[in-house]
Amino acid sequence: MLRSMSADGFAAAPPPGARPDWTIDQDWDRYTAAEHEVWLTLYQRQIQLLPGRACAPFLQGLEALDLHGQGIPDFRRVNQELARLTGWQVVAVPGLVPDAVFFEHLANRRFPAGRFIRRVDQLDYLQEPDVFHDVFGHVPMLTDPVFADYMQAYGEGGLRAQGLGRLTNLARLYWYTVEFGLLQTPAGLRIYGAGIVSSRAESVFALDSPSPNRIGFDLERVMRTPYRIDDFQQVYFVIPSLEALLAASLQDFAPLYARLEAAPDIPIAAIIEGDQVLTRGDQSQAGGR
Ligand code: HBI
Ligand code: FE
Repeated sequence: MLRSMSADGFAAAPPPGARPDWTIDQDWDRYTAAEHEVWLTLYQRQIQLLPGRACAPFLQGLEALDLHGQGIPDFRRVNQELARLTGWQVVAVPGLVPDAVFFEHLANRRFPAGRFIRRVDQLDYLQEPDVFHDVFGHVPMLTDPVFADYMQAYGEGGLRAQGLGRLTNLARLYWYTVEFGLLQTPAGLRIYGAGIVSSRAESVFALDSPSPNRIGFDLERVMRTPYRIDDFQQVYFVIPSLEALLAASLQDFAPLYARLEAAPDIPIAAIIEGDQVLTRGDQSQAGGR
């Protein structure tokens, strides 16, 4: 899972060895066999699980980028295909970066990915985004032109939101779409959120468990809904299409932000008047992971 970051949680200067934009070299040749083995283990687990669970753009992206199990991907190789498909690049960073840096990268079609990979005793749970969460979880969706546009629009919106003091609301949008979003398809619900698709347990829980609420995506509703960072989600928001998500992000947020001034947050597990309820969860999973 991803800790939600606030800009004040960071020193302004990048760590030693990082460039002013917080990027570092991936140094792919320095990964050890043990580190590649961790990637392979995680990859093999997910690839058994995801057909029928991950959305088609994700599975097609995984295929197009040839991320299959050779070990930790070399960003130089991934970027050749990714640039050709949607103009996106993966750039290596030491870990979480300040919001402003993060948004600046997204606004320029650069996805910051952690260079490190989790230890074998952290396979199921990780506080910071490692290369598996970022490259396996996030990057395949960046091969989809509509989602690629959404992610860039999100970055541009983040830079504006910071100026307007609306960062919390925008981080919720990221959390409930990019990290934990579900997509409605004629074959049923499918996963597009990176936090789900890179997690073995949550790839099952998000679709099958009776515990969480599953509610139709609504931009204002999402922006009013806080989130927990270290449990399964208690609510998932479901988009009808990637095009609908992009369209929502391209509207003028000013009137929305004005309404949010007067609108209280909605308790995480609540269902409110106007919600398009797909699943009324029993919240039996509280505190699990
Ligand atoms: N930094 N490397 C990295 N990866 C993220 O996903 C990330 C970040 N910094 C900030 C951040 N995410 C959050 O603030 C987003 O929810 C906006
Ligand atoms: Fe993430």
